Amino acid sequence: MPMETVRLAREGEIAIATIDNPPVNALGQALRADLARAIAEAGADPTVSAIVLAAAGRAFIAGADIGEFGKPPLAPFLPDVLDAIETCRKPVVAAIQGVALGGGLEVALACHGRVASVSASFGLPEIKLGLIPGAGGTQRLPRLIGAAQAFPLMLAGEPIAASRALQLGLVDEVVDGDVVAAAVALARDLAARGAPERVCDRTGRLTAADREAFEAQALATTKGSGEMPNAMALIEAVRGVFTLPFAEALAAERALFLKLVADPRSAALRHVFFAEREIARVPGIGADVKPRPIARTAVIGAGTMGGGIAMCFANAGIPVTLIEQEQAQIDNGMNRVAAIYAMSVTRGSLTPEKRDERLALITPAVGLAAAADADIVIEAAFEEMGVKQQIFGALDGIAKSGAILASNTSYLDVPTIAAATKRPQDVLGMHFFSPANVMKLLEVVRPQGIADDVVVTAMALGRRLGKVPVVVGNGFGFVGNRMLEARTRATERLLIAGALPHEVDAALTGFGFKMGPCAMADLAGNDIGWRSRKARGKTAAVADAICEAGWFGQKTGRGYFLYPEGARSGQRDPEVEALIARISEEQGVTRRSFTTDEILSRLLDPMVNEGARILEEGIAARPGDIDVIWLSGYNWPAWRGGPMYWADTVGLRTLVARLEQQAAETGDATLQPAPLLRRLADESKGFADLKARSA
Ligand code: HSC
Repeated sequence: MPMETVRLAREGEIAIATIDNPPVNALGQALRADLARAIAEAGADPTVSAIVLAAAGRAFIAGADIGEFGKPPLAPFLPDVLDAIETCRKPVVAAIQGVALGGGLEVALACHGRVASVSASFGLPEIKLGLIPGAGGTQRLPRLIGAAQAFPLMLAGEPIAASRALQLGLVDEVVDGDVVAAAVALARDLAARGAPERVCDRTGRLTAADREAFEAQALATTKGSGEMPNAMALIEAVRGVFTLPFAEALAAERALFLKLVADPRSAALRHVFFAEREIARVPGIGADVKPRPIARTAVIGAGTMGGGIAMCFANAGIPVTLIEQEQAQIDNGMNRVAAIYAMSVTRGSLTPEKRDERLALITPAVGLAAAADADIVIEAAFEEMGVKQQIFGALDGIAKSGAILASNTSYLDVPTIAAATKRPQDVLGMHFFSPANVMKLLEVVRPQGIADDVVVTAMALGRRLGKVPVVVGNGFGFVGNRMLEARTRATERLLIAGALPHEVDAALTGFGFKMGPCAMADLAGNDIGWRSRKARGKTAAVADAICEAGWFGQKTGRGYFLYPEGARSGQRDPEVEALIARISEEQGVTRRSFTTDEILSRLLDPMVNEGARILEEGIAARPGDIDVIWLSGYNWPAWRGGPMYWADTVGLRTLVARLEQQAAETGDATLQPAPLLRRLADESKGFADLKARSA
């Protein structure tokens, strides 16, 4: 049978098996089978003295095929293929270019020698998928580099460069030139030396000192472990290096891996992995649409947002002109930016040289004329339509032809802003989140009629800035803030019905958020929502009363909670609790207590309902896009997969029933299940079944 994913060639007496399974040589069933066949064939060929395992494309091997997890396992299994490599009587040498990750690194570890190109990188990132290495990584890596070096690598899951891998003894050689030629030379050398040395037989690094150091790391990890069970499994697996014979330790590792693969938390993280990649595919825009070049940029408004956006450009090495109306304003803005960089230098996360480089990339300017040579202008002025229209009208006469004009609006209608120009096809929204230099999420607002290459440019630029850019449609609050508003309204309802701020927050932090809605409002400043409500003629009895008392949150020392002497975490405030009770009474509500589950349901179900409307209206293309938005912008716990994924795990029928009950209890029609939610529930489907729609 011809092999589809592995090519066998010869260089004299050396067989070269080249893996070719685009895009990243993931170890799916076909590749595992072809690899096993190639090793068996070359191993049995009397004219072959050694084998080089190479790979075509940008990766050596990116690991197991993540898409296969959760489905019935298909033979041959990776640990068995690796056993065949390790026990091959002829030396097998890995020629590693690009990434060797997860199962990919485990393949290399099963070989008898490893040669890497200078640009190669190595990692066991399974931990990020809620897993541990499952094909011998927890056993072979410690044997090669010591458990005390291997364990932190597996615990962090971050890749290391070839130079570091060489230092650790993970690879035998790093070459600048032809990695396959170097691997062939090493293979010849090993063949000449006789029976190959196997990593599984090495014990030299597993000293008493190594064990002691590993156990100290394990203890520290146990103390600081969060909600993921895989750190504990990793400790158990690695400990097997010292306590079990190799074969038994491998079996134990495999059993732990299989248990973790079946854990819903890993399934959620795998969903996130694919959703994060899917956002790059913008429905309706082909891969042939190329971004416009971006060399010079301008940001209008040097307030907190504008300054933060300018820092994003500077941090990415892109020159930016930061523009204000008056000298005093730009001086203030630049001072704020300099102060943030100074803080990073003090903390040790930035060198003074890097700070100077970054500051030099930000040119302060007064007046919009300074935006004339920018390829993209991002407006981050006051959130008021009149202000934005006036700026865009003026910019239209200043910005060069082909320049992209973006508004960092959080709520406003982008086409209305664009209408102030004669180039609406070049105007879009780029919604950064505060603090812009820290937060990963970027909503790229795509109004109808916008040029495709403008959207593609904004997405590419977002990635260059290190953001997670997600395309959203135009509509009040776009995706993230619109769903947040549903949760904010739910918080208000809960407080009036009988829950207290600390109970609401505890339910959400127990769910996995870092902060509850009350603490979050206190951090952001309660006056922000208050101002926005007033502008829209909306009210929220509790939130408004808190603001009327001047309790704007952390910055005033009190909000929903008390923050004595600048404390970062709040304490219960009897005055606020009394104020809430008074409002309940005024509204004729008999307060009652809520269980944690009830609070969660009342906070999260309305968000999912709003998410369903957002999907129906086409404001988000896919449920996964909404999930990524909530994960990267609003701290939704990754191991819960995002709100739409979570909804599927609850079951849409259950959600419909709960929302109907909430709507009946409160008389709030917005809580009636969205038609899409109802339809999916009626068809016994989940949001995941909608995926094909955007394909
Ligand atoms: C693992 O390996 C477990 C092992 O211990 C073995 C266990 C065996 C146990 C057996 C027990 C019986 N799978 O990111 P990109 C796709 S766990 C499937 O946009 P980049 C990706 O979806 C795995 N697909 O490119 C995308 O597809 P699309 C450990 C994978 O250049 C395309 O490739 N490994 C895939 O920015 C391009 O990806 C990891 O966690 C995979 N493993 O980055 C590594 N990897 O075009 C995960 C990628 O259709 N991967 N794809 O959207 C990465 O970190 C990055 O993708 C790369 C490339 C750095 C590889």
